[in-house]
Amino acid sequence: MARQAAQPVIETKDIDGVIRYMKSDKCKKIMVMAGAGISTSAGIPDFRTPGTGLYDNLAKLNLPYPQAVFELGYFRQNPQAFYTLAKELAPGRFRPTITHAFVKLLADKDLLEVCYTQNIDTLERRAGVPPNAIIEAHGSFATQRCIECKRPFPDATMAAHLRDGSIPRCQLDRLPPADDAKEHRDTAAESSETETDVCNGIVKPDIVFFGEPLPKAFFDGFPHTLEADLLLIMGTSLKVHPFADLADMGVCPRVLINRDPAGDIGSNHDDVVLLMSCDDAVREIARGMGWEEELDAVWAKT
Ligand code: CNA
Repeated sequence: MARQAAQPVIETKDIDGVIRYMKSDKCKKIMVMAGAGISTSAGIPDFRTPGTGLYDNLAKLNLPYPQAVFELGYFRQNPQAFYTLAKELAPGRFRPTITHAFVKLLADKDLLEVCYTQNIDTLERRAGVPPNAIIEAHGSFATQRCIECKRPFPDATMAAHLRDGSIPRCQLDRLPPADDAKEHRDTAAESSETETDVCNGIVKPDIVFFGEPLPKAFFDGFPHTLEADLLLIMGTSLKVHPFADLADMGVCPRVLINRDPAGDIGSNHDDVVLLMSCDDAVREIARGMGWEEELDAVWAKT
């Protein structure tokens, strides 16, 4: 969407300018776009940070290329690679960061329009951000289903598999195959049919793999982009689309808080780029807003 070159509403392109804008009566609704960088201080690696990012550390999985671990075709043939990684990433082992607590505080202050997240770690939920204000654009580990019959799989059994890195398989009765699916069944499936009456399909968390459609909630949330008075983009390289496109849909000032530059943020007259750690930035913003104690109190409860 074309932006009009008007007087920037964030008058200085620094953190003080952001604080002043947030204190003003122009800033009543804040939309957050979050990525893996808001969870790295919890101990969860991101994808692309050189050295520590997952893509640099997948060698042990013998992948043809790093992204394969999140591709459905590869998963069908080699689910162990994903489950080896999932053991490291699965929820339950990690505590929300102060940045997650900041998002919860925005909700407490009635300032949070919505939090769109690419993260699958469910730390926004764990921090207490209201569920109706979270859009998990790439799904999450919160639910899971069989990739063949699409029926849900029990949470407790899944949690056990995620803990030990083993592959969960659907234990429900085998469904009669749809006529058009009959032709496509592979030999392995046909031979196992004679041995078992259970579906035995591989179970996958409801996280969005490359090439899979995004959840309906992602698209339903588009009107939020026009409601927001401020877009806070935190901890993302903005390299994954269509998520990254959200940053171009609104008309409000955009603030990037990230260690590295991302997307085209900085190119609009009303953009602010803060190249720093998310946790340091939100603490500084909270201090400037007079919220620091509340922020620590929210974080302490997570
Ligand atoms: P990415 O491409 O790895 O980018 C992360 C960005 O965060 C980079 O630009 C880093 O510079 C920056 N960064 C890292 N740590 C910090 C920090 N402490 N403070 C400020 N900036 C920091 O990750 P994206 O989220 O952009 O990519 C989207 C993928 C990553 C989504 O599909 C996710 O599902 C996927 N992912 C999610 C998780 C998670 O759920 N925690 C972890 C790893 C990957």
